[in-house]
Amino acid sequence: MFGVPGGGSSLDLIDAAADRGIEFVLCRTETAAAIMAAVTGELTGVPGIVLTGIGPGAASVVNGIAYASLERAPVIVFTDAHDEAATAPPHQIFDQPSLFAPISKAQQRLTPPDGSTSFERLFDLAAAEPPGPVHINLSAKDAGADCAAAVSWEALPAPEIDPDPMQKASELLASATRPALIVGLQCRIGGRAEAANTLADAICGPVMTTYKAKGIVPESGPLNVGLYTGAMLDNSVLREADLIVFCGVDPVEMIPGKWPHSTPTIVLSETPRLAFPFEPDAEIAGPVEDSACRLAQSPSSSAWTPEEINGHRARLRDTVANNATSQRSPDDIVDAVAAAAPKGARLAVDAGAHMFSAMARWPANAPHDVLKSNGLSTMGYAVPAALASWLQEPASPAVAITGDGGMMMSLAELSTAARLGANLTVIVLNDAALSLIDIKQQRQQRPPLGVRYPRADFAAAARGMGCDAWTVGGQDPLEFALAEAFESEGPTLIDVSVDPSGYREQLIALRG
Ligand SMILES: Cc1ncc(C[n+]2csc(CCOP(=O)(O)OP(=O)(O)O)c2C)c(N)n1
Ligand SMILES: [Mg+2]
Repeated sequence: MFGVPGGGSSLDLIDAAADRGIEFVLCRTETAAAIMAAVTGELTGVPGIVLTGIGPGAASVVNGIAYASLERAPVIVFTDAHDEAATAPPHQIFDQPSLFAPISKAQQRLTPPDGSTSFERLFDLAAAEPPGPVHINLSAKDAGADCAAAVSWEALPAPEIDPDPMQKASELLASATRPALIVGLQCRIGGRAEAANTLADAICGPVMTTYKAKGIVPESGPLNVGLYTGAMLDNSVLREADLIVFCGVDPVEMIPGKWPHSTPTIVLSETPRLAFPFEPDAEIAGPVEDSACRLAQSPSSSAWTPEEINGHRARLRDTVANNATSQRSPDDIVDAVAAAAPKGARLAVDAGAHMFSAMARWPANAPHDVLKSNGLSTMGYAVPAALASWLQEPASPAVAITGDGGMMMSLAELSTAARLGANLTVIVLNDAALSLIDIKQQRQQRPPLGVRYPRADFAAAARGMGCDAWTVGGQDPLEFALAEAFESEGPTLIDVSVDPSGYREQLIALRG
């Protein structure tokens, strides 16, 4: 349970949680608390809980709930609410349900006497496919009132796989000679990851994973050729395919654009009729673990050679290489961090130009090896996500790679990391600019307005909040700071100068 309490029901909830042995993690901003709850939900499949106060607390959590909505993360957000009878004066009061309506799967004001039963139902709903946030308004008066014990609620059984589209999908696979597979976020949990790998082996063609599915099909294995975001570069692989199979992909993972292929497609998805930019030739809705295993048993013959698949992998990697001209490139930094990081470290990556190098170069061989905001692509994500990862799995050191802009949005959580004694290493790729926006502005031949600012001293800020920290200039060696940071078991930060001059070409190579 994460949050910043208000003076109302959140205090009752914190006490009730303490009675049950549920830890309340005090955060410094509501949005970071929601990201931490959401990442906890993504890692465990069990909804994370976030608490906020009324009015400003509720308004401040919105970006984190938007994250949970667009990244399909199970979360319960409790907002303090006024007593329904007391609407005047309207101090701190606005229509909170309307604020959360577009980004919530369900909403309810919990009231006695059946609040416990409603809560059980809402809790299951947050975790049901597609997972997402549920908003609960709760007044202090209702939180403190007596409530009947929950009447147990039976979850609906999983839907059966429809035999007709499965037959169609098997025929499509049987007649394909160059099938390609894309694995998405639904495959991160339970046996779905294993099923996706079984299907990959059966298809025996190039496999790409979405950002959130990075590592599900091992990148050190023979089939994974790289990442799929729907960019021009990824489509160059699909252009050579005669069948494209989407396994557990949510279309929120694809960058918007016209679908450039006329190749037949199969969609395996937990839920039907997701908003893909094409009409699938066969859609199998239902448990992906079953559908992927069943499709894997269909006869198939792949004409892809290992050389072709290896060739795609090398081409994708080389094409997105960042060739910065003067100082240290983001590729150099990511490679150095990956080489120095302890075994079993988990990476969280922020949004910005630095993410291209981080996502392309950090090796991942298991689900959740890398955490990334993709559906929302929010800045200020990497630090709270890494912190949530460490809280969930303290034996895995957490690493956050962020730009300076994203660091500014999550700086306050360094004090949470220090208070918790988190084994967290934050690497700030500092170019004193919102580079992703800067390069887009340059491409539109606009003057550099509103995207650059004086360099901040993040090491000093981190020290001020109780972290050990180092500053590494563009010509200084990075290895010493990395060795010391990773040796420490507490929170550390390295503010490293990065040369942004290669970002523009890198983005053009990726997206055109
Ligand atoms: C909360 C939020 N605000 C704004 C954006 C739009 N945006 C995407 S990347 C970016 C710049 C990021 O700058 P920085 O963190 O320094 O990373 P860099 O691009 O310089 O590597 C902005 C403003 C966003 N994705 N999320
Ligand atoms: Mg920057």
